[in-house]
Amino acid sequence: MSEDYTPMWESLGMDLKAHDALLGVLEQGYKNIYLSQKNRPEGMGYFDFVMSEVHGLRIKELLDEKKQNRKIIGSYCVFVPEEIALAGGATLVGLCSGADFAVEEVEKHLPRNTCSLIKSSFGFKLGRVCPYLESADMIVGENTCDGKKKAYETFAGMVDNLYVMDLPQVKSSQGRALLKEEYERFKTAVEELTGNTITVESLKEGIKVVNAKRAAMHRLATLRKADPAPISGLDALLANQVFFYDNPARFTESVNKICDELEVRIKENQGAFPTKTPRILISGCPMAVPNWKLPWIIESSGAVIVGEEACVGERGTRNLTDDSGQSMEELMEAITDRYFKVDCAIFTPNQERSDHIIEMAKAYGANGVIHYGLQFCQPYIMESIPVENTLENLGIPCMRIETDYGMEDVGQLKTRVEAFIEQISD
Ligand code: BJ8
Repeated sequence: MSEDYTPMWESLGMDLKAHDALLGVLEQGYKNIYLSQKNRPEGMGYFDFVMSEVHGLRIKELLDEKKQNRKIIGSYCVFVPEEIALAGGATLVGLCSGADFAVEEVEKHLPRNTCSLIKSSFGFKLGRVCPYLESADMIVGENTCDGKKKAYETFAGMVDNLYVMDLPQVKSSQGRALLKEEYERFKTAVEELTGNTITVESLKEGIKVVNAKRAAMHRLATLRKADPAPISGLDALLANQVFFYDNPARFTESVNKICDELEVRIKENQGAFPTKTPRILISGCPMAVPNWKLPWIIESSGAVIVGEEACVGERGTRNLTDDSGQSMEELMEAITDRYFKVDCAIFTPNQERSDHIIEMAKAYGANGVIHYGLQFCQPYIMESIPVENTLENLGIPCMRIETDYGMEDVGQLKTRVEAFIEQISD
């Protein structure tokens, strides 16, 4: 890190010792998994820098924004519209956590059979190790899966600024009406938090900024269709993860820069891995920083990941918002339309998700799909069986993996992944 941020972390009420331990693990993990990769695009240097400053410079920037009276909103789900936060003059940051922390303490509040993602968000709060969480003026929870929905009831007792957004579970006209109503309610909450009125102009601008960031990710995704793949799945995942933390305009510029570089690589037939390396599509639960376990296993076993059907990935960035509306009503309708297409497994039925996995597998030339389910995540694990059946019926090999954030199963997972890669290489 470029400077000593201890006083800043102290001012946020963080547990410095525990935080040091967490940063130590993060740094080491990053070095082993990321910096050891070969043939990385030069543009990844920006993301290496972002990661080295993830609890430093970026937090300082957020605190500087707060000094200028800008509010910070933390979110756990891609259903929380960043467009509305930006339009209200607030900054939205992702809070999803990808590492176990303070597990014993967490299990005093949550049943042991809760998914790692929810446990991790509690651990980061109870351990006081997440500067994003501690900087947030508003924390948005959402009624998605049962685990999150019930966990927020307890979480409300741990933070004093939790706002809970209701979400539909069915893609019906009533479901859409509920989503629209909730986005209107969120818009009012943002206005109350910031003291700013959201106007047609500010909302259009918010949409423009977020669309540009998503368009850059689409560009990156499209380039990954090439063989040899110009960028590793690990690096592309990192870009998808940083999407949730970084300053949006700077992020967009950095991703576009990498894309320029990848276009040259493709022309020169250069790749992160050799031509004909078996190609894998990952599908399932989101992978938040520093959850790199499965991608690392896959790419250190002789395959390359060419796409992520996940919220930290294409499910989250897939669609743009129509910004042609001229009134607040039209723009709010367009935002509702955009988010109503997100095919999270909390929806029933959810045929769109299987369709999208098939579409992605074909578009990215995947030789197989690995379905990633976090242990105890009912929605995705339940859906993984019909997904596997559908894919296998179409001749697309699929392997279902259930795991958590622990490292105990690495050996066993590696054996299974290697066997799968061998199967799809035939
Ligand atoms: S839109 S995927 S970000 S809810 S892994 S907590 S589902 S038990 S994260 Fe998600 Fe929004 Fe959906 Fe996306 Fe529950 Fe499963 Fe845990 Fe999960």
